[in-house]
Amino acid sequence: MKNILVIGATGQIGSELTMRLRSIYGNEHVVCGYIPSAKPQGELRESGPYEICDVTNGEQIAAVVLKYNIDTIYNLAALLSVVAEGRPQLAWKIGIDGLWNVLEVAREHGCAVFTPSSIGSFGPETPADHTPQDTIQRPRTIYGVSKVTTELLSDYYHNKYGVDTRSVRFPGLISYVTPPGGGTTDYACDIYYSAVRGEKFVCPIGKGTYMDMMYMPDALNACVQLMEADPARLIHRNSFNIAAMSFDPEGVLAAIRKYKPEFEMEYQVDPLKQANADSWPNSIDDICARQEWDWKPTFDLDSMTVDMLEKLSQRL
Ligand code: AKB
Repeated sequence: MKNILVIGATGQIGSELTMRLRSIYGNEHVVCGYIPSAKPQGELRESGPYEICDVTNGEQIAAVVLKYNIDTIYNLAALLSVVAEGRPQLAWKIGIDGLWNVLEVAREHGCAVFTPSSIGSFGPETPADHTPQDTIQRPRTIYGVSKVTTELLSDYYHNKYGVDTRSVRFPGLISYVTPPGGGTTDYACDIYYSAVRGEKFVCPIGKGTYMDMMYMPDALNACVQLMEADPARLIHRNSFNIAAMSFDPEGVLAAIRKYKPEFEMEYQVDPLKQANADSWPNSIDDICARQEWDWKPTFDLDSMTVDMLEKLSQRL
């Protein structure tokens, strides 16, 4: 039986991943690691153990690993792209100094480590369509720089010390549970909230700007499936391209209007978000993930839209 620590467990991915892992491995085997400003609430708090575990504090991570005999760490602590650009040093401290703490604890205590990368690890010189697994990664944002460093440092710990590090490059993630905070792709989640509330949506990303997106249940499947994958099949480790759908604002608007024909949207482009989006791929190629660990998404734009509208209507 695995004993798992999720660092950043109260964030957009962590809040759902912790519950998914508890349903697979047992509530007592999955520790919700949080920082005091983002305490776990509701079933996240009630269903299993929770501990303060700040990624910038290596001793705190080691103490939790020892207390619960942890063998797998999901390291989800990070600032998203827009927030990171406003606070580059903090983004580095959390993303890279924090990762270094996690990797050192993992090396000393024999833990496997999952740390997400992103489509933000690519840059303007990267081929924008069907972006290959192994290609140019020269991002111009601090978020991208820290994600490329995450990939390299994770591979370094695997090659040098044998730490079982694995990672995926997440697209924009869409969920009805915990909203994202401060990302470039947030619009693709926010638009559903406006549609369900019956409000006009003001879109910060321009018409014709395509980016990869994924529904959260598929993102959670990817995390679990990759960490369960047979290591003998893995040619790559940090980090795998994974894809599910690619759309621009008009595409998601049209998908929502099939079910809410009265829904309206206007554009007020945010220059920082647009610059990020323009430097990221239009659509990435995930053939290596499909071949090496049988990755396959289950939701496309239409099936995600049906589910998002239904679940959000129940929640709001
Ligand atoms: C962001 O927009 O910052 C994230 C990402 C794609 O990494 N959602």
